[in-house]
Amino acid sequence: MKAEIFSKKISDMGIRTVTGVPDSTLQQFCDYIGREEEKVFDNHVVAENEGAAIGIAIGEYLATGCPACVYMQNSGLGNAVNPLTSLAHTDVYGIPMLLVVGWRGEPETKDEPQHKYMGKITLGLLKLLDISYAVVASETTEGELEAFLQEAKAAFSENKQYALVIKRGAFDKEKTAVYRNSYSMKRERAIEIIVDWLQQEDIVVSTTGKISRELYEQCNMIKGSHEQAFLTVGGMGHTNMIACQIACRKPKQRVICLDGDGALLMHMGSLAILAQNPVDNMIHICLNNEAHESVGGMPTGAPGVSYASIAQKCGYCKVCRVEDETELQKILSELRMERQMAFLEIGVAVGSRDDLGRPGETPEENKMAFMKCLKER
Ligand SMILES: Cc1ncc(C[n+]2csc(CCOP(=O)(O)OP(=O)(O)O)c2C)c(N)n1
Repeated sequence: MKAEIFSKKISDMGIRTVTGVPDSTLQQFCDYIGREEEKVFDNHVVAENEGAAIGIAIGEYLATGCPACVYMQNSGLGNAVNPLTSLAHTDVYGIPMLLVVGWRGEPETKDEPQHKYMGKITLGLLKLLDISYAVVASETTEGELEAFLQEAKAAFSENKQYALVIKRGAFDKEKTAVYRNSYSMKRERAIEIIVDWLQQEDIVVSTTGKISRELYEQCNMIKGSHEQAFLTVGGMGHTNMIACQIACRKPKQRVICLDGDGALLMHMGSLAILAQNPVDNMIHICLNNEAHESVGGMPTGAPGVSYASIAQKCGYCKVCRVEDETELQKILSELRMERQMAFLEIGVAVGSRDDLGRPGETPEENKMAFMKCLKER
């Protein structure tokens, strides 16, 4: 199905606002609405997390009487469950909306371990949430989509939500959009410099997506192993809290947290908690490409935000920001001497290598190797 047709059919239902967090399964749809949002919808907001997107949909309905469309990867259902059950469900306010959910980890398909369980329970979870749904695949016809949207309308008339669960490959492959920002240093180069600078006893905890994949490869290439790295393969936005607690329990080790701007934005409250409960052996690094690069490069909803300024205002002891290799190398050697919690924002370009690998071990194996490495220190 063409993303254009899909979007227009949704807009033809009277939906004027679309909001969500991008996903690679939905890339053609996200690219299309990013490009044509004014033509098809009145309002498009890339939300910081999926729960926030449900909030926008609730506000839209209260203000206009029209349901909104909320798009997300199925992992985002986790963030959406609270406002769906405690506000939008008919036991509370009964707020109709259309969910467009990218189905990662669909049973019997090959996908990453972090998607396996959520993939298995996605349809059951929707049932449990009392949300009727239809599955959209590459073979779904326009007529079938129209029939699904009729079902959605029927659900809306009862003040209920309705979900379209989108299988991988459901949207026709079109030329994907090319996203850019004003930075030139590649994210992978910044990670290479950081890994090169790491000492043997340092710990590094990295965020969801390609940052972890690049870290894994660079550690293997430069250090010969990745045992000092914990890859937060799922749980987007929670890496800094994991890093902080490891730093708290391992006060003699320096812990480097590699965050992404999308992930940091997703649960930005962490910045305040971290700053107000500082651990002096942690360096919190935000690789800011102003985008959700790992799922297609779409800009975040707040590309102009200065995370360094926010960290400073929250109370981080030392805050710095760099955009090029020389500055990065200089600041890293300064930070080696620091004994207070630091925040470093690095402006990096959007993009990654096509042949970027994935961890060869299971998450369980990596957990065991990481814990063994921590224990020995
Ligand atoms: C709760 C949740 N929502 C959405 C996703 C899909 N997802 C994986 S990585 C990613 C983008 C991460 O962006 P950022 O932290 O800026 O890192 P970048 O990929 O740009 O380096 C998204 C949206 C997810 N894994 N979990």
